[in-house]
Amino acid sequence: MSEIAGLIFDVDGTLADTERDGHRVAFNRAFRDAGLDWDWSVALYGQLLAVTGGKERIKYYLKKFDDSFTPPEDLDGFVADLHAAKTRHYKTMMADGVIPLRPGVEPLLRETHLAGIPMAIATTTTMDNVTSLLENTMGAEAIKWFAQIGAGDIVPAKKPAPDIYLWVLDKMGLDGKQVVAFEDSAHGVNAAAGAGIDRIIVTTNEYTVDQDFSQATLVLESLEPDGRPSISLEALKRM
Ligand code: XBP
Ligand code: MG
Repeated sequence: MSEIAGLIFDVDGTLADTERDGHRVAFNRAFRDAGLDWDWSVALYGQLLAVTGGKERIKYYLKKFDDSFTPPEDLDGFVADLHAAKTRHYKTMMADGVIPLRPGVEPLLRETHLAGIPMAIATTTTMDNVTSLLENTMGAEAIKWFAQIGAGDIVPAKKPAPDIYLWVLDKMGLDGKQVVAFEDSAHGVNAAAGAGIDRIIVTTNEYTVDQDFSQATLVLESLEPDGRPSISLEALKRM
């Protein structure tokens, strides 16, 4: 096993439980603003998570769940506008402190930063959303703790494609065998594994708990169940 030379974190579902009470609610607010009567319930949103990326998810919804809607000729423009409105709502919610980091996340990030081990982010969501989550939970400085942030449309193919992990690894100058990835979903695990990462830690959430994590090294309910860390940085280094 190579020595750990970096940690790569997914954001949605991993750093924070952003899907049900963050992204979903922001989507619904954007729909309402646009005069659409779409309402993504908690259960429907679970099905929509089959597709990563907000713009891609809206198109998937139209294709699979709402064939009564006649989309405008410029579908991409329509979806991009809706998605931009959704991002504005999401950022407002983050500024209001609606979503905290998951238990154990901040202590691990802080300890890794202090230990001088490079950290990076590999996410499907936008850079705007990553920044607002980190700033509003850990303060403006925290974004600088990450050597690289791979986010949103920076790669054309989103998770479960490995592209975002390959992009981040390339920028870090590291090989998949030198890092540990943190994920919450099967799509994320498949993306990391596809990029050659063989040490993958999953923290599940209500949407992902029953997914197939056979490619993961460790599957945890949380980094800090019962208020105590389930894995230390020292243990990570020995993984
Ligand atoms: C997260 C996502 C994102 C968010 C919405 O996947 O799928 O699409 O739901 O973000 P992962 P945007 O955690 O695997 O990166 O609307 O900003 O695209
Ligand atoms: Mg995720």
